[in-house]
Amino acid sequence: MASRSGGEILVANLLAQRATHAFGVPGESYLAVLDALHDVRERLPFIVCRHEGGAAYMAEAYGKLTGRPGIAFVTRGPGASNAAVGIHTATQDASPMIVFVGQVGTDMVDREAFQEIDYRRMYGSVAKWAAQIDRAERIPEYVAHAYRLAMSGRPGPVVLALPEDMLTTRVDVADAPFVEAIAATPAAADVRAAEALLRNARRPLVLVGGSRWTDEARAALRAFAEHSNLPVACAFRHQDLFDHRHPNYAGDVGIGSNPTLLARVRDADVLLVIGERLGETTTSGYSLLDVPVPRQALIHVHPGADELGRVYQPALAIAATPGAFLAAIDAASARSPHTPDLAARAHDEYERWRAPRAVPGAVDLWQIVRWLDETLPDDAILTNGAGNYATWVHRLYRYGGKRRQLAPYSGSMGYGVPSAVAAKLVHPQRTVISWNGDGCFLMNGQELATAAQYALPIVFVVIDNGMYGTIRMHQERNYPGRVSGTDLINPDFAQLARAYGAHGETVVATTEFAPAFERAVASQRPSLLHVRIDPQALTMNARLDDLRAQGMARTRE
Ligand SMILES: Cc1ncc(C[n+]2csc(CCOP(=O)(O)OP(=O)(O)O)c2C)c(N)n1
Ligand SMILES: [Mg+2]
Repeated sequence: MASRSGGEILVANLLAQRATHAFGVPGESYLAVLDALHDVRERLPFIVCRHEGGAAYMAEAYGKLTGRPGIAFVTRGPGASNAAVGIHTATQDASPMIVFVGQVGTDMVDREAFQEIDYRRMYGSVAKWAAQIDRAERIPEYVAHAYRLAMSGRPGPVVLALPEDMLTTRVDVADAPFVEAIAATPAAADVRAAEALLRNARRPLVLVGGSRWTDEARAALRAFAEHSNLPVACAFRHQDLFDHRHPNYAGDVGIGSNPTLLARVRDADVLLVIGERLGETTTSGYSLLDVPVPRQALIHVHPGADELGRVYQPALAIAATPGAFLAAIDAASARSPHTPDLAARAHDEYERWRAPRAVPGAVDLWQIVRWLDETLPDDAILTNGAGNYATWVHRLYRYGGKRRQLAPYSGSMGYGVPSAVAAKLVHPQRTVISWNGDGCFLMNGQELATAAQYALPIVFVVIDNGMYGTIRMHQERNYPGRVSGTDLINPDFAQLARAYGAHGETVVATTEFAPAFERAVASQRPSLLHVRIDPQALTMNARLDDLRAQGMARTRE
């Protein structure tokens, strides 16, 4: 075998793992990798980004969408620091990702050479694994291990540092084989026990979330719901696991959720939780279930054994992937003792929660999102970041079936733009809509340039209320009338989009949205709709002035 450089070996091993895209910002620290990528640019394109935060978010979104690690390349200290937001998101969202970071040569390591950081310490507590490849002949071993680790158990990000001299060293070594996630299957006795608990339940509820879901697992969930007649709720920002149009769909359990559904979780006698780790957002700040022993008989199914019993001691702890568990329990269940009424009531409550209400101002997001829901294709991908503007799609848009949701469980702003870029690259034929707040958009809006560079016809929507509205909402509740650090003076977003070479339009009335959206799609270019809403429409339930009045009343008490 002819000897190869570390850079060439690394790229060959990414191809052996069937990587299809690498996202990054270049640095002189890993020129040897960029050079090796030149030879395979058709098979493994390097998507050049404008900020490592954008690149890392793209890799995270790729992992969320495909179940295989998204790959990001960033340079030493500054690049690694900029990438942090995507690494943290991959951890909280349990998304498989591998971030390769340039590192100073082994000849000058530990002198605090130019941009040097020890990434093992920097990312030791955030990433699932942070390591450094010191010898080129060990690249295949590290890459294969990183892939398996990123995907297995509870998935997460791996950070691998690449000393510059290691990447140029030439050695003879064979590539590692293609690896898959470790399967985790339930014990037959546990499945029977779960089945018995559900059979004897009076108020059962299924709650799904987390990662490691496949199309087959989603189909198995649907079949199980139909055979068992159980209502199914989706956890915060994992709404695409179950079709919202299905008569068993009960709604989402997260922030701004239907109070009747939260009561349903609280009052359940048996709660079957599949894949979701039961984090703060899904449990209304750890209030829906008692810590450490819930009143509900909790059947907790999670692919990562470490997550079972972490906060809640379950009646049954089952370390299994969602698909393996669902296949097993569906096969084990005989006829359901439950009638469809239970699920039908839950679905009815969900439908009522979506029913339109009056909204202040000329732009009615209720109507706009319901129109999008009716109009978008069945396989559309909708992305968003964090902010009150996201509650509109969470509550009104019907995810599931083939529709996908890319949204940060970590509650991190700036996700909507880069995740949409990754989605359109992975699925060029599918409609991709990026839903952003004015604050959120400008956190990674520079990746509009990436969408333009790769001619990706994504529709970016910016919901502009002239503020960091979510924080303003908390201010009005807790410190009414004392606006501090939340007002925004914004650019003309439509003009900004046009400067990037995108199609840009401004929407100031409800009726303008649909034709503007259709022109945006027809442009076949990246496009941006700047939707200016009334600042009074601060939440879906209350006007800004009402929140302030309530805050005043509460703080007077
Ligand atoms: C990276 C990051 N920084 C800060 C926050 C805190 N935060 C949560 S929502 C929010 C405001 C979002 O503003 P915008 O996108 O305009 O949405 P709006 O709430 O106004 O609808 C802020 C600052 C966060 N979640 N993530
Ligand atoms: Mg805003």
